[in-house]
Amino acid sequence: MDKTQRMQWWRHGRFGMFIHFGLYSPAAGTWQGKDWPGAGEWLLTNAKADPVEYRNTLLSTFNPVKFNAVEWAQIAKDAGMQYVVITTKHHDGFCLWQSELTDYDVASTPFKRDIMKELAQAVRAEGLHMGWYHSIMDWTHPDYLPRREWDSRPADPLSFPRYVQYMHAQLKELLTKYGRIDVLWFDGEWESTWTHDWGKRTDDWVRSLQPQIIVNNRVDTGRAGLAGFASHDGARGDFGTPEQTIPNNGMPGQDWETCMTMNDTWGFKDSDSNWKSSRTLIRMLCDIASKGGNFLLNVGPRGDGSFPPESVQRLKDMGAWLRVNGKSIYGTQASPFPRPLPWGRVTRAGSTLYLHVFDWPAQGTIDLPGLHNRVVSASVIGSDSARATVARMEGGVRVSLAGSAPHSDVSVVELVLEGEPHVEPQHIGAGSDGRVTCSAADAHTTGSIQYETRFHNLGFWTDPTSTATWSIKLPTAGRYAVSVEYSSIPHCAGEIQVTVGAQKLSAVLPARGGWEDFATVQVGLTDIPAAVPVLVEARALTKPGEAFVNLRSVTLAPAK
Ligand code: FHN
Repeated sequence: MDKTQRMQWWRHGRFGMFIHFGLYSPAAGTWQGKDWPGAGEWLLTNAKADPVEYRNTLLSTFNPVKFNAVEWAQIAKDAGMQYVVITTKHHDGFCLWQSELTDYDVASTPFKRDIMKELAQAVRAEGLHMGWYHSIMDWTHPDYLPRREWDSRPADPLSFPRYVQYMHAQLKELLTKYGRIDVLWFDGEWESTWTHDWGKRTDDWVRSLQPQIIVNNRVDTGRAGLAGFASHDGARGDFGTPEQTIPNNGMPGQDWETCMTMNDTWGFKDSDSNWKSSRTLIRMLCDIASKGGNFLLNVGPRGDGSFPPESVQRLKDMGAWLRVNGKSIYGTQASPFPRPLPWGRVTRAGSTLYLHVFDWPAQGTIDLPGLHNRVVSASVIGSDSARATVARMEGGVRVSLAGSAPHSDVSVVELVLEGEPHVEPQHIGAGSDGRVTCSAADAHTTGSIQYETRFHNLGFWTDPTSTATWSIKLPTAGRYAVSVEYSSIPHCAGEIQVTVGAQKLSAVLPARGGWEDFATVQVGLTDIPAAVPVLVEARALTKPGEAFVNLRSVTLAPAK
């Protein structure tokens, strides 16, 4: 089945539930009486537990008597989620299904029931799609390498192929015993033993078992860290997997899905009460959809099999919002505007734009810079009283909003345009002092680069192919001095390359005292023509995976 057909439901669905559930759930972050820092599902490693002791201790007590697959599936459905992805096996190696390949599985616990079987049936009964998360990394299996450094068990250096054989056999169980599975969400692919070749063979294997299946890019070695996008040609996987982060501009032409926790941990932890608000989660959903991505939002069930009430409430709030505004999310495409707008986000469906207004404007107007189309109609979704009227303004469209916001977190205005959206790119001009400031917030970024609000800078320059670009246009030609404002950490210097039009400039940026310690360095002189757009591009010449710079701005000042 070709990718377009396979991905159709996924691209339309936009919103799914991630579930991290396993032996770590009843442990809730504690081991031998101590609450260990770090994510709940990483307990074995956080506590540097002996894998065999971990297994024997927790296996004998796992009994989630409140587990109710129908209830889990209904909560996902009511939240407006279109698919569910659950951990069949996380890094600790425990199998949440009845596996013929090991006794380190749910059949060996007091609970015994096949959680995967019950959940798959319930999810499909609600009309949702079912996905399996499966960890390549396995801290317990005797053939997995590398061992944890505190794991004293002997290791056969030739065992890894045997481990892959075991993993493939388990994937066959998971893809032949439980009916149609729509997503295989691999993880734990970052250790040295997992290679592009193993990734290709595993990708081919799972697709041979269920040809319609969608597989993420963590089956292979192409994920560029938490940024989640392919970092080498030929990398397998149907979609990129940014984790705990939302790409600055999405990734045009690539399918991608941000996975995110509601607090800070994937697996349940008693001590983690850092819950994101429902408003934050609804706005994240709008932000992600406006960039053409999917949102896989995590629930970490408690050890008894119930969802934390904090998760349930947030999902109820998201479902209530989606019941009114869902058409602005499901089946939409990315915003036609090159960058997020100050008042909110935009999604698109053909000739219709959905304006996700985060803060209903006090002055009653929001601007759509560069929009050339005539607006055929404007309305406020979910309100009989609020009104939206439009008027042309210099270089765009101004929307006037009257009446109160229909939703305190995000209100949606629907604009029907004449024809396909046509947005004129915006160019940065010179200020009254003649200087042109290309700021982090105005950058169009690719790859690993992320905008960081703390210091209003661009961070995560961990991939030398990632770029930040700006388009500038000046009324008069002239010579300009180009400088960068950046921060760095001690002993961490590096070279930055700034291209202005066709001219490449570069400079070594000396190490600084910390990410909050900003300085300005001149990188060279350049001549700018008048009245034509000129592209400014910044690139950090870093080694993949290393970061030596946070960039706050590129400035062009008239040369004296
Ligand atoms: O190590 C895992 C982590 O426990 C969690 O499962 C996340 C979810 O995407 N993935 C890995 C970290 O990247």
